[in-house]
Amino acid sequence: MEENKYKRTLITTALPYANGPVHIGHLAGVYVPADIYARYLRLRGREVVMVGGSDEHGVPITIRARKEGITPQDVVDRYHKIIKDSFEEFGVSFDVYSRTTSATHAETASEFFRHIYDKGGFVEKPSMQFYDEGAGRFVTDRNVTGECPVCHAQGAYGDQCEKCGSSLSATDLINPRCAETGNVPVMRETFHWYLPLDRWQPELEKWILEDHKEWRTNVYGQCKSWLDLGLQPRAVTRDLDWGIPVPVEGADGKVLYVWFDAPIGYISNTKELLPDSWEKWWKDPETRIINFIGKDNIVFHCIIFPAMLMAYGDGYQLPDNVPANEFLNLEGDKISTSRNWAVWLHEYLRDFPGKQDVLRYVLTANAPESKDNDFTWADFQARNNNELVAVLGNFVNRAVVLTHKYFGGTVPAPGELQPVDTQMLADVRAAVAALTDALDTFRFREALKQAMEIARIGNRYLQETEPWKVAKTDMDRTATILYMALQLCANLAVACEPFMPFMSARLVKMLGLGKPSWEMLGSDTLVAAGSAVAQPELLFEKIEDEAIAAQLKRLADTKKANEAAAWKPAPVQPDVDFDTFCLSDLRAGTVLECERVPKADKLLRFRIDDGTPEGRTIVSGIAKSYPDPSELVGRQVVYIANLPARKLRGIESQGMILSAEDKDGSLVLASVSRPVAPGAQIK
Ligand code: B3M
Ligand code: ZN
Repeated sequence: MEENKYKRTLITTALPYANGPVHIGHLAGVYVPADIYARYLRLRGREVVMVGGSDEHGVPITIRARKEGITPQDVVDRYHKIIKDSFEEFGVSFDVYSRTTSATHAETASEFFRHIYDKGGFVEKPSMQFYDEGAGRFVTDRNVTGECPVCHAQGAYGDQCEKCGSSLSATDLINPRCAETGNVPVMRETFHWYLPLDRWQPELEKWILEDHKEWRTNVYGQCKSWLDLGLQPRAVTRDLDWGIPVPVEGADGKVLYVWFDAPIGYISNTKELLPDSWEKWWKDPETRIINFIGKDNIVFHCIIFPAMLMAYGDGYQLPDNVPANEFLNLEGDKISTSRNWAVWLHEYLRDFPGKQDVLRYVLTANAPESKDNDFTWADFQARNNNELVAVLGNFVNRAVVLTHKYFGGTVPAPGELQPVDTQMLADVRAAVAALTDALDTFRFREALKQAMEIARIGNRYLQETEPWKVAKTDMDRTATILYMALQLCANLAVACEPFMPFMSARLVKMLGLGKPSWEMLGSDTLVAAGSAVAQPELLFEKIEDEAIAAQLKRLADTKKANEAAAWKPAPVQPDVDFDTFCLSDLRAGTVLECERVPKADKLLRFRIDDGTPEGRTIVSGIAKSYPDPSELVGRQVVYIANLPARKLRGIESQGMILSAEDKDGSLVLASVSRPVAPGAQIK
């Protein structure tokens, strides 16, 4: 907020785990807002550095490696590249994007721990933990699997059951096993170093609750409730073989907890970028640090990492703001990597090549800034077609096309301005002021709305001034109108740069505008009279229904596959005694005829050879599973022969044909394993 008292801004973005690609939730929650802010400050000529990188430690990475039979390093190498490429393709303008397996990071994190250790900033405490005697090592909760004590699913993790979502302790599991070796774990004493957050409680309380009342309410509120509960010491080491070794004698087999090393990654990455001047970005009080994160990372950035920085001392600065976002859902359901319920960035680009700005636009217009929000493909299409195409693209296109039509593509010289022109300029300046204020206070949805307002002002202006009519009688006035419209296009190119950098670059080129800067906004002398405007090209194109239908189908298929994967057999019915069961007369018969029942989309009418001259008719509700009933003729089916006849759609049904209900709800006819005489009894 009071950014003017600062000389420079360091923007950090949460380090995504390198155990999967990135999806729209990542982009919406962290990287697009951070990028908007970084681009905005650069346009203002501020000194800015934006750092990012992959988080390459942590247990989930080791689990993925084990599942695929590769090393954790292989896993992170693969995903680091995919993630880095996606960010680049979406124009996320990192000054550095590195990784926590880099040598610089290992050295920095290790030194960070050792420095606090030497100052007596940790406490060492014993604890009990599962141990794999066969493998000779401790196993983390995540690496123990067994039966969930809540829903009794097999294969629940020691920290959480993925079937029912219960959070667990490994000791809660029924029949626990070490995931890697299958051994039965035993309890053994270990010890860890803890960061005593309680020691920093008074400082944290003052820093957050008193000095940062301007933070978003969700961030401030979460911090307050943690502080109100009273902070506890947190373990910052783990018994694990994937991570940064604890740099203390006698700590063999221990590594830094991933949440201890990851935020230090912000420092290591700055060091990698600026080996000689990184310190001023971290230790100079004139540097303003902003952490962009998702809401699940608030406590780590607002309480634990600041406590680490305080414990280290040596002038490290705390963040000035932590604009955390809530979550983005997808078509009403939580985005989930394991359930493949996501729009992956690399897949989006395959399906919508060149449309990076459309996604950036939709994710910002819908950003989950103050509450969880929903991404839907219908909204994506509507915003593209009704806003980007119909408002922004349409305005620019009209201004450029008319300039070519009446002035051969040369910016005409303006005459005297009329009230409608000065009013338009005043409106643009008001939108720019609101836009700037929204950006300064991290309200990016509102900011985008104000940038789009400039295009709306442009459309209204052309509607009111009607240059296509004026051109019939007054070319001087037409010149002024189109000159002003082109200035408005130039304003749009600058105002939209943080949000839609690809579109902005094309527009800058089309108008022959110089390097954009925020100071240009509100000016009516950005494109010079006499300069050339390039041939009009469409900035956005309509997205057709088929493209949206294809995305919805992919999601529907995912949902089906997930349901099938979660399928369990129905519970067994209460006992029935043998004599009662024997009362049902089950038989095999041959299908003579089979056809759909008119106006009943579920029903098929069967004629069955049941060994009697008259045969029998049975109506069965399996039409959806057998779209071509004629294929059933000649097949043998199993039916109940002694049910009382009943009428279905006017047809008398004499019995019931048996079928099994499969995982996906489809019905599959029961049959006999080789042909039998029609009417043969099943016993
Ligand atoms: N990798 C968690 C996450 O992706 C974690 C962030 C680290 S930021 C220092 O949600
Ligand atoms: Zn469970």
